[in-house]
Amino acid sequence: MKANISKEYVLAKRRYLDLGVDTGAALKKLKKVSLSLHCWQGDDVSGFENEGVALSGGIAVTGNRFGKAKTPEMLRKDLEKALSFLPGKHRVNLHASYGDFRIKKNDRNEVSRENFTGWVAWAKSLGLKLDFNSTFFSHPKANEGFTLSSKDPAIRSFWVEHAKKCRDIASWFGKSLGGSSVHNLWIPDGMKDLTVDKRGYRQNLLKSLDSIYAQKLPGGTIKDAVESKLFGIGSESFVVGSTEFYLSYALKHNLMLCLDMGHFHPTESIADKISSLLLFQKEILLHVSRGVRWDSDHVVIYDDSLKDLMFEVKRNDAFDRTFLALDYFDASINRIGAWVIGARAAQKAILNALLEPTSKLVKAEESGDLFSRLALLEEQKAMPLGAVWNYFCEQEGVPSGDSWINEVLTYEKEVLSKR
Ligand code: RNT
Ligand code: ZN
Repeated sequence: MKANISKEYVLAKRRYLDLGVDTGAALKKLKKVSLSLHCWQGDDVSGFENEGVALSGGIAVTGNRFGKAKTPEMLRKDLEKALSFLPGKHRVNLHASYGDFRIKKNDRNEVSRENFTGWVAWAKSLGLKLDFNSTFFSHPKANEGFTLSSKDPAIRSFWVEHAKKCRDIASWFGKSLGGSSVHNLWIPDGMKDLTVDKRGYRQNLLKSLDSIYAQKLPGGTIKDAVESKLFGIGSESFVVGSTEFYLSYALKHNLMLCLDMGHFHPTESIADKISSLLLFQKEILLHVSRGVRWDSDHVVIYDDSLKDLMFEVKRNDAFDRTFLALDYFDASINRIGAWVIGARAAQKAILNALLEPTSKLVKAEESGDLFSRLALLEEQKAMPLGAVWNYFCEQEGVPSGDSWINEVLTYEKEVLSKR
């Protein structure tokens, strides 16, 4: 431990103690919160099925920084590098399109465990857990803009089959690696312009989901989530999988709702939704992302929306009922650096929330002393969070402060630039 870091920590600890906050207890909790690191930041959501297939489904990547991972081996190497900068123990989130299709070129409706043996062996060797996502985009059968809600029964059953195969893979991840694998379902279905038969599409989605989740899998191996969205590129006027749709479906069928930070109206914060959802849902999935104008997936930074979100999870004492998965992609900057910026920002926001003197604030609120509540919230902003964060990083054996930036640059020079 660097001497100045432990000195600064001792001082910070005292400041937090004055507010009634125990930094040691907060760090113990922080260590237990894991993030699911999204594999798709490592190659701009390309996947390994066919080289050169364009990203579709209303999401877009911009930028062409050199060095992106082109094989599962490269991606795993990059993930290991990114994980080496993160304190604590994390998970890795895969998409179905990231299987090893050199083993067998299965189409989406045939994707199977054999395409993921390499990932499972790798995860086992590092003691990592894997989460999973069906992939309903970047595929010829998704080009008409509809998958599970399509009016063409053949298209629908193709994608139902895909989801079933994916749930089997996720459940196998859970069984092989211990605990449950989170399987998330997001479809791009929607329309660019005024849509008349919204009900018809939603009815089709309902039927497809019923068929997907009727498949019974070994208990405790999989947790299912459904992800809503407001609009996408090319689906500006209508999105089949809206929040009302999935919230209702999730409640009725005991699934998790997945809230993506970038999938709502720009001024609508998902932080406010947490305390309602958790009264009705046992667990929830959050896609930690950042919306900027039309794009819902900018690199996560330590901003107000992230801080507010983590405050709410903390105030609900719900870090053990909330799955946190990163979801963004930026091809214009160093991809490993992007992973690390977002993950460390999320962890800092979690720490910041854990260091909040919540009971003191609630006391002021309950006694009607709303001036003190606001003043205390403001004073929080100048507390020495960084000192506690750096101490945590050192304690966990990962770089503190900005010292990881040069390491990313070295990796870029030595590994990425040679690809
Ligand atoms: C898209 C959704 C979805 C994807 C990933 C790749 O708007 O947020 O979660 O980003 O599945
Ligand atoms: Zn998402």
